[in-house]
Amino acid sequence: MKVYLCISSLIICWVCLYLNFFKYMNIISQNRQFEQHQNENEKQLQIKKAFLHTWNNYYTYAWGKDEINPVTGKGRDNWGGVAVTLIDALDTAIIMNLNEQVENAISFLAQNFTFRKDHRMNTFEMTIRVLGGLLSSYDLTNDPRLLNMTIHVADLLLPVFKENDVLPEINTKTLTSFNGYTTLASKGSVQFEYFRLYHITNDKRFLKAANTWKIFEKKAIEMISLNGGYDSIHEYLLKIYILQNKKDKDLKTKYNQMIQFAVERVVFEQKNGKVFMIDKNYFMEHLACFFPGTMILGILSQVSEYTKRDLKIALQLLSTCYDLYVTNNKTGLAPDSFYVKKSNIHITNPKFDLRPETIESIYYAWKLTKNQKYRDWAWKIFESIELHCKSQFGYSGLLNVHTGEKNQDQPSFWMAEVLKYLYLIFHDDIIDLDRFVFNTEAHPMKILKNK
Ligand code: DMJ
Repeated sequence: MKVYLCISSLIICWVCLYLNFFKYMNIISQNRQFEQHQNENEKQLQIKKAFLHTWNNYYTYAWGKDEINPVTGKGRDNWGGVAVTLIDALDTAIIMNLNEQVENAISFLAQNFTFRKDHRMNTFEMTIRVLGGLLSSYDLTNDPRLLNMTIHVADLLLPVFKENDVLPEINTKTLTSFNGYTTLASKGSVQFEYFRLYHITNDKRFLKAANTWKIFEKKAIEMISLNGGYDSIHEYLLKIYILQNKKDKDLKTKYNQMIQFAVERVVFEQKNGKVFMIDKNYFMEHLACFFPGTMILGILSQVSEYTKRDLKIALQLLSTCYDLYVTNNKTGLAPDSFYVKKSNIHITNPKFDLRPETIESIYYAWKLTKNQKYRDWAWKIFESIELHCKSQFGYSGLLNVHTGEKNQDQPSFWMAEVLKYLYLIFHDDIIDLDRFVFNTEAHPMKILKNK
């Protein structure tokens, strides 16, 4: 009798779990906050297949870990053990309509996961990847479990926001924040998520954190470089303006000032007509290739005051970024950094880290121009990645774009950014740029509505 009771209660539990799973899956598809898309074409399916190859291996071998080694299949907690790969990738899975994977991931996180880790977390990375990933997934689904987690992480990070500063690290268990050297981009690119969270919750503590943006606004206009360390602070001058539904008119002027400075100080035309984005040492990183996309978003959202000039420069810069992929190396993938001398580029770092910036800019160029060339460029880059980076347990970066030798890293922005932008390039209307704006880690968030 006892055994019988035990077996029947197990069956009942299992059925309940099963029904709950489907209940949530239905909720996810019914509450979808973005356009439904039908029949995917061959290219979209191939991009999705790359996503599933990555996701499924991570699920099987490293579920809940920060990253998976794409060559050995071993999981590692190199970001403090917050499942950064999973959270960063979640909204891409949502956009791809992978409802089963999405429900699995959300219930796993909601039931088993804690962000209160005894580890010094990087404020910037935790914000753009983890807080941004959860918040965007909430904005796309309206799933309350995601909002709970988002608020929890946002709360944990609050001690880094000081009256006149943003501190670069925090121990999310002891809630002690730490000072130390960090970049301008790191301090000035952590407010976007707090603005959005304030719109949702009306919690003044989040607004206070978001308002630390004011300390950095002036620096966001000045133009020293578009490379890492400076990049996203410039991007956010525009995106914070858009996110707030263009309430702060001053930001429009400031954005145009920033573009003007970029054109005068950083954009540099070679004798052969090629245009680069270099710092005072003629040095440029792949990271700078986000900038053509930002300029084009400035046009798309009617913030740019010199559309003709901005479009011309943006497309020239994008063409330089694309050329880095297709010229001078056998893999068709771009090196991470170089300097320019007498119209030639001299590579200083030949690695390819599966970075998203060029694909991101191609996404905006496609959106604005609908010129097939940009889809062709995106596809060519995707094919090169398939050919040279696909590994047994995911996708690896390259140690050298000339030799094609792989490294053992698969950064979380591979699923969060590269595959998302690629998918959206081939799927026109899923994310409406009048309703959403992407954070610097490619997480779309809802633009504040008019009252
Ligand atoms: C991403 O984490 C973000 O795009 C960030 O803004 C800068 N760089 C990496 C990808 O290269």
